[in-house]
Formats: sequence, C-alpha cells, structure tokens
Amino acid sequence: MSAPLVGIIMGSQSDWETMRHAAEILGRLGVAHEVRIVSAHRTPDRLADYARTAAGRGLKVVIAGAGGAAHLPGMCAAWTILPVLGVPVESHALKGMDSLLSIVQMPGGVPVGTLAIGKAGAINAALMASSILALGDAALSARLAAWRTAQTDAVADVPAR
Ligand code: RP5
Repeated sequence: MSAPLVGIIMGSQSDWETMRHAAEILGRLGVAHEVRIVSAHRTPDRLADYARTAAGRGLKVVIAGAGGAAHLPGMCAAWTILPVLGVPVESHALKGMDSLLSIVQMPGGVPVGTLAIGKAGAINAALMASSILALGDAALSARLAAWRTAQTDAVADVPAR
C-alpha cells in the first residue's frame, strides 16, 4: 500500500456514516488515503499533532468532517498550509446548518474549501481532493475522467415508471 496522499479526519465515530463516502470514492479512484478520528475539542493535542505533521508525512490534501460547532476543519487549516476541505456533517438539532456555517465562515486568511452538508459533501470532497492531485498525476486524471463518463452514461434518457 503506497503512502497516503489524502488524510480524512472526523470529529467523532458518529461522523463515519457520512465520511465513509469520501473514503469509498478515494478507494474507487485508487487514491491512497488514511482515516482518523481527530476531535478539535476532545483531542486538541491529537489535532495539533496531526495537522502540523501532515505535510511532512506526505499528505497533499486533508478532508475534515465535523458536525455542530464544527471547528475541526478551521483549526486544522490553522496548523497547515495544505488544502483543507471541510464537510459539514448533518447534526440532529439543526440539520447541519450549524456545521455548514461553522465551517464556511472562515475569516479571510485561513481558507477551508467547504462542501455540501452530509453525504454529497463527503463525496464531492473526495472528488475535489482527487482533482487537486490529478493536476500532477495523469493516470489519476484519466481515472477521474472515466468516473465522470461512467456517471454520465448511467443517466437514463427517460425515467423508469
Ligand atoms: C462533533 O460533534 C463531531 O464532529 C460530531 O459530528 C458531533 C457529535 O459527536 P458525538 O457526540 O456523536 O461524538 O464534534
């Protein structure tokens, strides 16, 4: 197994149901990745250590998913200049609006690329991470293009009734 290029982190085990979709897409595209539970408030030292060492360990992109007062992606971005993609996990109380606003409203200077709430965001974070990596990887670029073509081909002309 080659060294991971994408790090998928999430604030809690409960986020896995959403974030597993990112891992699944990366797996399908053949992008080496790792998955960790890293909480900004429950394991702050683990977060600092993870984010500060990410680039040195060879990671190129971090995907961070969290829900509620979702400060994980922003805090991760504070510790690294790698691209950080934030996935707002759907919360019970506010359906992920809290997660979305917490992640998307970064003050200018420390960017987090914010995706949609929930499964769609996790899928698109993986696709975007792959697009970033594909800039320097022609084989991955071809696999991504094939993935898009397969998606297009899977759309029926008329709805099933
Ligand atoms: C956040 O709190 C996590 O990212 C998760 O989405 C949310 C709830 O966590 P649990 O109480 O399920 O562990 O930190």
